[in-house]
Amino acid sequence: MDKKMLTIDLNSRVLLDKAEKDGVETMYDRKLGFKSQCGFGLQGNCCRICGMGPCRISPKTPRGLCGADEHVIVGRNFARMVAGGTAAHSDHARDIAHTLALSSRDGNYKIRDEAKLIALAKDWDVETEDRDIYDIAHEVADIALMEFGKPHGVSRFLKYAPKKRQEVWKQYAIEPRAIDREIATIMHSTHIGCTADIDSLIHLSLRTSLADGWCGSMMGTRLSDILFGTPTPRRTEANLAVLEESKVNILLHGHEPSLSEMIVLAAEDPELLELAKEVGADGINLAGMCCTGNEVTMRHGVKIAGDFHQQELALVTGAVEAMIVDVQCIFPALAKVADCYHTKFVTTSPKAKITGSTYIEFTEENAYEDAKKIVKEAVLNFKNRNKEKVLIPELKSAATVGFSVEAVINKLDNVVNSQIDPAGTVKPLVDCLKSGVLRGAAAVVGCNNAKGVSNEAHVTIMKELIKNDIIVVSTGCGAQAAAKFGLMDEDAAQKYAGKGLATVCQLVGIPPVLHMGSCVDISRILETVAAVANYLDMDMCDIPAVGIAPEWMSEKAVAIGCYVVASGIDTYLGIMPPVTGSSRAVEILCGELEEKVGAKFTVNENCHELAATIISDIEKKRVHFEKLV
Ligand code: NFS
Repeated sequence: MDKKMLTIDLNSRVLLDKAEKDGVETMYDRKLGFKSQCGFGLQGNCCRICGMGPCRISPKTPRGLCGADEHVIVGRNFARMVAGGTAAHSDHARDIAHTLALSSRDGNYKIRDEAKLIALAKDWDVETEDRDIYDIAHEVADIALMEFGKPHGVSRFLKYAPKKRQEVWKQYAIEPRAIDREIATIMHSTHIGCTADIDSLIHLSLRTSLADGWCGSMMGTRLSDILFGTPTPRRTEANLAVLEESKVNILLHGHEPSLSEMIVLAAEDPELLELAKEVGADGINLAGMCCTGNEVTMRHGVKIAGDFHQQELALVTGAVEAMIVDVQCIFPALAKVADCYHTKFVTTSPKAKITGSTYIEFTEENAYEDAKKIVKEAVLNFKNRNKEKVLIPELKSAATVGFSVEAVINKLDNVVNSQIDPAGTVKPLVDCLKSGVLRGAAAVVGCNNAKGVSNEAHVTIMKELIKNDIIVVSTGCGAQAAAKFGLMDEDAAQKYAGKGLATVCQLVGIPPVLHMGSCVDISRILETVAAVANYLDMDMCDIPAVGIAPEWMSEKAVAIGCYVVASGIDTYLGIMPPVTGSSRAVEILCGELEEKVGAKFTVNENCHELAATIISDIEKKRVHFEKLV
């Protein structure tokens, strides 16, 4: 098989040829190297939880040494994936909360959205009258940090959900308590000799996932907005052609904005710009990958270099002076690829040290100085670039990014008749959904998965949905796919959208696919659906809105899928999770959950069929919705 057929991104194909010429191995080579993947692992019925194992379940050996059957083994593995994902998102939020605790008027981290801080403080009964904004920030940070380990009560963020949804959580007993407690409970319950009941394991998974969606991730987004500003629409460009031959190219890859925000500042430091000149460069060019890329493009318009599957290929351009990473979704392979070029692969977090990288620790306490040191390394590396090894591919697309909930509402105000309706609500969106001009809304989110063809499912599904007047919002690497393929440009509405959606886009001044941020920012999507449901006095499961992860791959995505379903939003996956070993797990996840939480999973690895199912399900949901409104 030609490995270039494993991606639909033409820049990636050019660079795969170059990698071959340069003798560089990439994920695509490794994929072809794997003749087949382990069937037990694929189905989720290999148990490695205790030292008697691994126990692999098959019709001939239907139980592990302890007697655990396929349902128990699949359920435990699944629950641990949810715990891993929740831990990653929430630990990210914890770091942002610590950063908020360090914020000060003269320090590195300042308050950029005071109104959002005051609103949160009031929600949390923090005194705001006649107080210094930083005193308020520090008290809010302390309360946020307590959400991780508080001994009593449930997540403070649940109250942002519609009342009816809160009732469902209470009734089904999945209101999450402290974040760390939910994660620890799953790790304990899935230890050898604890929970041996698939219904209970999925129940625990849902509760833990809600500690991610309606606590950790929501906290990460809110506090990041407070510290770094709530995103507003801005223009940018996407794909590897954003690298510039004449400049020092620095790639920001990873997740947490506390590092990338400082790098953005440091890259404007006159001293470093002067140094760039001295080494013969025309300046410093920053570009982002994965969710750090999403964070900095949403707030600063920093160009998007690419997505999860392009991280190695970005280095293959030979034009990257430094790849700076913090945590999550970083291929260990980058160390080897960087070795084939002059690129410095800089790791910065004690949580994600990688053999073969250059480790320059980043600390929030010394943030700006650390960031400068890292950028300086990159600038000094420019002179080591081998011009003969440089190939920057040609394609890039323009995009508008930065659609926070506030930005969406602000845009909707463009069509509000101020004589009749108040500004600042979701009413115009509700009206479009009610009248059927928009048939529904879809969040197309998540990663790239080497089980499929990179970007194919994302782009196919998004195009099908917007053609059928379903507005799409996107986060994570899905958003980067949309941006790369021109779906986040305003003119995409006329090119690809159905008549209803195209008219709305033109009136409001938005593209048909809205960039809502990084994966923790899926909390923005939850808040948007909650706002629509609240406006209509409905539950979230009554709204014709769906979640889709066509190319998901990470544990974080499993946690997200669970909390989206638990929020009452039907969720569609383009890759089968490792649960097919248990018929009961599939029955619950893809069926019975609907009775309990009003939503379920649907999986289809054929993206055309998946798109068709989604469109028909949204139409079915409309019948229910239209009866209610
Ligand atoms: Ni989400 Fe971000 Fe991309 Fe997937 Fe990784 S970057 S948090 S996990 S691969 S979308």
